Amino acid sequence: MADGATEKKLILSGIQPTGTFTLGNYIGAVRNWGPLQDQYRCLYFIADQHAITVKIEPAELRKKTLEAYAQLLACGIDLEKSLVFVQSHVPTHSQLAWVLNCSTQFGELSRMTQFKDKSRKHPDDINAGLFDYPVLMAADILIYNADMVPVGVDQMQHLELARNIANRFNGRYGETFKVPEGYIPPVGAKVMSLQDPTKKMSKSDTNPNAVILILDDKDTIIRKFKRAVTDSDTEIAFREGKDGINNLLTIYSAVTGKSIDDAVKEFEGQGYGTFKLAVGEAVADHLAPVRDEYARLIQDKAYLKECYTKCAGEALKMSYRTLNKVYKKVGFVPTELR
Ligand code: ATP
Ligand code: LTN
Repeated sequence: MADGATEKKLILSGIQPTGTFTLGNYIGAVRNWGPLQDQYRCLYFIADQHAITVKIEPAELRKKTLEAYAQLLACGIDLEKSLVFVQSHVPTHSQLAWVLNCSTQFGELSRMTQFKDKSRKHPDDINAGLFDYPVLMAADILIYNADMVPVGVDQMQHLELARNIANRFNGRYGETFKVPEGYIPPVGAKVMSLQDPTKKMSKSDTNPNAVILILDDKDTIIRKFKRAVTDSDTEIAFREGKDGINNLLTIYSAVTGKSIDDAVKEFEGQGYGTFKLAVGEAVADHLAPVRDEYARLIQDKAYLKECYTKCAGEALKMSYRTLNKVYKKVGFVPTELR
């Protein structure tokens, strides 16, 4: 880590290894993480403990965790500047989560929309971990006293809860945690499904045509965009009621850096078919270097292991400072074991 890094503000974010990252994960979250590295001290991790709140085969979780790790690096995260680790390698997160559970109300967890959505999706497995998920997320953030948390819009409710827990704990035990801020990207904070543009694009969507994966090849990307659901109108404009076109314009703007207004002008008078093809090509070209870098990294398991081991060691050291402070504040008898 660079000299003077200790004075830099701290950024932290996580992503679940529930599948190959989608264009939504990429535009709404991960691609913004790289550029933050020069200005901030950054910690990024694979949230494997969050991933087991829904059923996942052990072998699949192991594979996807490694793949997610390589994808983060392929998306421009530089280990010279940031720590990238696996959540379960740093046990202090879940140790803090237990303490924070006791400063969290049942009522506030019941109001979390992600809990309600996932309970509806998996009615046969509404487990306590799914309910408690936001408290572990609060612990992930508060254990490092993160200043800022870059996430997509869908995670803002969880972040707000983390802020409430921090304030409540500070009020009860005295100043302990920094109260974190969110960081939402200006464009693409919520990329929608290509098949139902009223729903967010999600890794765990069962319809492959709804989702662009960052490792999809060019032909696949173009085919999926060609099939994207739009409307029965013919005008390429950004306005209410045109969810499909709005989403395509947002994506186009996010990958080309052009404003939505400029994009609308560029396609004025053209048909939806031409527009969809142009969006597909722009996305495929934008993602090509990520795909190439991933293909290189995933071959080198020994390198990946060396990276996640070293980073987890550093993260553990940092996190113990907060955990020890918290244990002392709540009245646990000190031990030499930590
Ligand atoms: P799952 O389908 O397993 O719930 P997910 O695709 O929603 O996964 P997460 O791992 O929960 O992805 O999210 C990782 C990051 O990507 C978070 O910061 C989240 O806000 C962001 N994100 C997820 N989906 C989108 C989306 N469609 N648009 C913008 N950002 C998104
Ligand atoms: N809940 C997040 C992943 C996540 C996270 C975090 C993000 C787990 N812990 C801490 C930011 C900070 C998600 O599903 N996207």
